[in-house]
Amino acid sequence: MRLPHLLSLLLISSVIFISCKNSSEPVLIDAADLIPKPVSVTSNGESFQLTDSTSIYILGESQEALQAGQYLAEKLRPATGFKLTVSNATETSKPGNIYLQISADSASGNEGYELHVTKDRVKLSANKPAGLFYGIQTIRQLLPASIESSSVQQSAWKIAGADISDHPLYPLRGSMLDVARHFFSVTDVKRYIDLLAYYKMNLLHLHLSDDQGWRIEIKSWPNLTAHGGSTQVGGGKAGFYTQEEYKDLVKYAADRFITIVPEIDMPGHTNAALASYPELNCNDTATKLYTGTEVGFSTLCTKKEITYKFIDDVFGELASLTPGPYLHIGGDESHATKKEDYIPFMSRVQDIVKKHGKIPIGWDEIALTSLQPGTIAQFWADSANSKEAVRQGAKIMMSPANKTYMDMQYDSTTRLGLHWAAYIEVDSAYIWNPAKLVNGINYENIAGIEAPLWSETVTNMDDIEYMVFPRFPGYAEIAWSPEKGRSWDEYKIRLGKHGSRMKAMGIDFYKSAKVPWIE
Ligand code: NGO
Repeated sequence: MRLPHLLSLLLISSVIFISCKNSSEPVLIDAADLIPKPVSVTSNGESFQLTDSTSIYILGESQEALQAGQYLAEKLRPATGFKLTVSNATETSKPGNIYLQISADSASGNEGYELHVTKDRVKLSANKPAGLFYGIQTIRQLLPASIESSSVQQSAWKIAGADISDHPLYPLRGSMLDVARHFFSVTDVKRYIDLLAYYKMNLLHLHLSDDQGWRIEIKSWPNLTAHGGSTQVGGGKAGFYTQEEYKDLVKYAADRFITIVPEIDMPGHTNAALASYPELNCNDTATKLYTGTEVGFSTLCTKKEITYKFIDDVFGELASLTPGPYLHIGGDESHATKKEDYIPFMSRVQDIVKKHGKIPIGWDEIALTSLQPGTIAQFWADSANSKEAVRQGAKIMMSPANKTYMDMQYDSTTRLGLHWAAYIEVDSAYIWNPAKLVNGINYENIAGIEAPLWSETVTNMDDIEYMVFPRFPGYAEIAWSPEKGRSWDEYKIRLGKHGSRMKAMGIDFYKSAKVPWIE
């Protein structure tokens, strides 16, 4: 072929390509592309179009369904610019609308939902309000990625027609945020909560105290925050949450069906408290504030009665601020506490938590002590400890460091993070099964899955997002979706398509070369 011919052919084909790309015909989001993947999806080939005359109707008299409807409208209004009024209705005959309903359906349990999308209507029903909330997250993901934009976008706003039936695999699904090594503002934590909610997570564990800082106001021990909350890793001014701010966070999370689990780590990881009150030290001398990143050097004085008064006061105040059932008692890396002191100490701490009507959760070392019925052990490093917890009848929260620690670097070039447990690339974070990881810890022994973000190297929201995404959608899928048929090769395609969605949400994520990103 002569060169001019070849050039004109190339020119014509690129024009065709560009015009296809610019075509106003929207690409429908395949319901099979959702993350986490639903239990069952049957496409029907139709599509529903959201327009300026679409309304959200609540079937039945449910205040909670009305709230869910308002939440959905708030999520869809900014990008569409549509009014999306929310009101009650008695039947679904009017086409072009979205219907939400709470209806007794034990098959979907406490968190499941049924979603039916046809060209005439979207109908979402659930047994419980949480199910409606998760169904709404699915609706968001079925719309074009630009639905997550905070300003009006031009799009046909079509939803692919499908019948979706969905419920989670594990009851507890969440993340831990370390606000002690570096402090994060209420605004940042609220954004974190919104991101958890988007992936159908229901638990936020806040690591509220450590050697470097105490982050929750305790009215009976005010110096904990006045002095102990004043700094962070690397020095400089940090901060703490007042009780009003904490309550506001608890409410913000609860409105999104997320339970906050507050952690006060002990007897180690306590330098901020030891620096604030001399009487908590065996030698009655306050330590200096600490801004480094070593672990395992501090301990509460387990032999003094004042220590237990302190713990009782702290957990008493925390229990009254926390409607959720759990208080986390830490218990990890207490290398400065003798084993013979650690065992009775952790046992007494469990009693204190129980006295305040809460369920204790502790890092896997707590299995060294005798576990109270109901206590949950959090597997992070030691499988022998975790097996011992199972032997005692405890359930396990699965947070294996070499799979779920989001402070681990992706590879040796990651600008933030640690790598003591592993480098965790996006594929490695996804390729594991909580119920098959440790011999003897089976599905029925597992309370849930939690991905922790420790913050020694993480200083702001941008850093948080970079370490959390894109690993987090994978943890959400492991926690929510059926294990059968799971494969990285299939998932990475979905994750690649999901990139534009994270971008529209303003998430600064790590563009792993393992994923075929579609911009
Ligand atoms: C460990 C340690 C934390 C560190 C983290 C860093 C646990 C349970 N205790 O995990 O204090 O911040 O590793 O990856």
